[in-house]
Amino acid sequence: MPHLLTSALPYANGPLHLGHLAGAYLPADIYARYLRLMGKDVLWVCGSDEHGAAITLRAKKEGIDPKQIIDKYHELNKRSFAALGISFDYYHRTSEPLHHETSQDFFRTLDKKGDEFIVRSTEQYYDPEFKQFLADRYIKGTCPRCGYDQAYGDQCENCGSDLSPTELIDPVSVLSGAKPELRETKHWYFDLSRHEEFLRTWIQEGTIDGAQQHDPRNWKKHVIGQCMSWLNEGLQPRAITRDLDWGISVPHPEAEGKVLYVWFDAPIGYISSTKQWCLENGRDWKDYWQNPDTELIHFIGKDNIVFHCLIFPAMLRAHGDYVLPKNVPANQFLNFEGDKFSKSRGWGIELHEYVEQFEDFPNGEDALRWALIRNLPEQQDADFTWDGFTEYYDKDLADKLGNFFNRVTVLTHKYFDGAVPEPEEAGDGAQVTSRIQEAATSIGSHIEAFRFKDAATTFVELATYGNTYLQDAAPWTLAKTDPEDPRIATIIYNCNQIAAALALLAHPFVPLVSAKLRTVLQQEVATNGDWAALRDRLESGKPLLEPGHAIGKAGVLFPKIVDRKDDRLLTLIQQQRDKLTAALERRDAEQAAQPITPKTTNLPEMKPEISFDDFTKLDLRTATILSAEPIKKSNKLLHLTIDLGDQQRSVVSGIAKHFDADALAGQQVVVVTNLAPRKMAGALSEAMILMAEDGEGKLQFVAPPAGFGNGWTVR
Ligand code: B3M
Ligand code: ZN
Repeated sequence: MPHLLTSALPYANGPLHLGHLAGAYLPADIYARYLRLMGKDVLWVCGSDEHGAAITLRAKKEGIDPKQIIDKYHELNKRSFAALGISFDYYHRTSEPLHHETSQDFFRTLDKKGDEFIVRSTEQYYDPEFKQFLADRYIKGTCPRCGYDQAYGDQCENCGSDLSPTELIDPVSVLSGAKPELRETKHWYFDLSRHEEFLRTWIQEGTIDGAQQHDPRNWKKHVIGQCMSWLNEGLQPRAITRDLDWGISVPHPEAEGKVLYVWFDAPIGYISSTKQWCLENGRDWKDYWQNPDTELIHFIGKDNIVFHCLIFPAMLRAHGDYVLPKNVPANQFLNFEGDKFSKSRGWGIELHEYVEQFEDFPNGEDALRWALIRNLPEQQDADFTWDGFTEYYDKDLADKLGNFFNRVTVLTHKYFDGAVPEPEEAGDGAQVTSRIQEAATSIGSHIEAFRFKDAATTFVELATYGNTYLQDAAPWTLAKTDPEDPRIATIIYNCNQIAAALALLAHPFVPLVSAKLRTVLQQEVATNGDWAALRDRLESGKPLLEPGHAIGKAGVLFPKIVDRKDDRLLTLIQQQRDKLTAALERRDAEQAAQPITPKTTNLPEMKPEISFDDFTKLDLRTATILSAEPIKKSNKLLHLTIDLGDQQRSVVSGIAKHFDADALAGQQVVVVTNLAPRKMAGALSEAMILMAEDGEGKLQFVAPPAGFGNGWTVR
């Protein structure tokens, strides 16, 4: 059964930071390395996403060719990944002719089907000065949902809403800064609505045409939640062509001068990356993409969920020949020292920066991998801190792993000249073996279920077990009374078995550390099939290290960061901290320079105290507005239907003067669900929507972050 893994193709318009690594690459690397050790047929593809408005805009601003940008960042990102042990099988580029052909073929196939595409002429914004239509990031304005005044034509980065340029209030061209005019143009739309029912069943039940394809209980809740909230809003046809001069030409006689929308071609990049690898390795790409046995897994960050769980699967389905993903274990976001990564504010550290600065630091790559793995944003956002980085390294790698190896190798040399001794027959070998077996199985099943943090914890627990076993067995005490005591050999034998297991099981997480440990044990670097072989040996009672096998000396493999009084590493970490302090100072200075906004003086008086029990009686939940209609008899009230995850409810809300009913579908809200239902203006209200009111009586929704599911509690 082939395992086909993909990681989101990074835009080649800038460097990547630690948050990217923790989102779509490091988890996939653990998964890929583990499967390879299990002897599976694994192909992990990725590459640069080289189209899209962000690249051309930057090129226009800097007066250079987009090619200069993509060449630079393609190389930089590829190198940084390699330096951090990210073991893609192929890192392709969407500017390659093979990718252009593959995407155009895909378009042609869907076009030929007749009913997958809709061709529409509409009025779109145009910048007469730059002679260009303004799609996506070429146009800015005020978000109709949240009022943020820097929203883009495709998305509001403040509230996460998906937008189209004509929805923006007061739009301006990003190129000229002028107000754009409307002009007619023709575009191809992929009719997603035709696939809505299929997608709903596939996401909710995991079935395709009645056959079970996956178990939805194995998908992350936040992934399903985001998909359902899109599905409940109803899927609309999406434009998949653009009037731009950078991208893949639309292969249609009536589409002169148009290119494919970047999100149409980018996921097809997974297919072209596979094709290129297969060309170079004598394999057939169809054995991966068009084989019903293939386990396709997309590794992504949460901002890419709809593309990988709804739009791309619908494209694959429409095409007809392709397999669909078995899982999309999207991660949440990683923050950095309590705040979002921000290049402009100098907040965070980029991968190439880390690699360059920390290159002399022994185990630098793995120190970073380890700190990220221990704190992955798997179910919720996480925060990277330098303190955490130091602590994970010192406590896990130095204190537990390094220390165990040091003690075991020292004792093996002291009592047995560095060769694994023969254990007694009736010793406690069986117990130790079953403890190792348990760890290997449990780490494996955590990895298979995309619980990489749990897998890493279980790994550390095995090292702790090794230390405790050695400490309790205390062979040095036995040696004092009787140097010939056979239990000494048993203990040292067992410890060597634990060490051998640790050295191999470390590989998916910290491959260089694993290689180092295996060198100490005089074993080759871990390779394909080794985990499966380890499992087989344990099962059949064979040792992992045979008696008589000579091992080396570990010494201090991972000197603790906190103990290194004069180490460059401490200086580097301090420099990084200073950089953050400087960024904070800059921000404070900028804020101080802003005119002070007058404080609202007449805030309403606070209500009298209530008990905690009174508060907990409220049932507060997240929900999404599905539809909104004015109520004829009233100019204040709107009649809404909301989605509470497991049910829909009717709500009457006094917000008609503040919001346009047509703009409310999709708005996420927080509601009180357990107020007694009541009738207002003839309609039933079964919940109350929470609103925030400013000094002038203006209302805003109190909303959970974008992508949050429905029916979740607010406390
Ligand atoms: N380049 C967006 C991103 O980096 C996009 C991913 C494409 S995956 C097919 O978030
Ligand atoms: Zn917004």
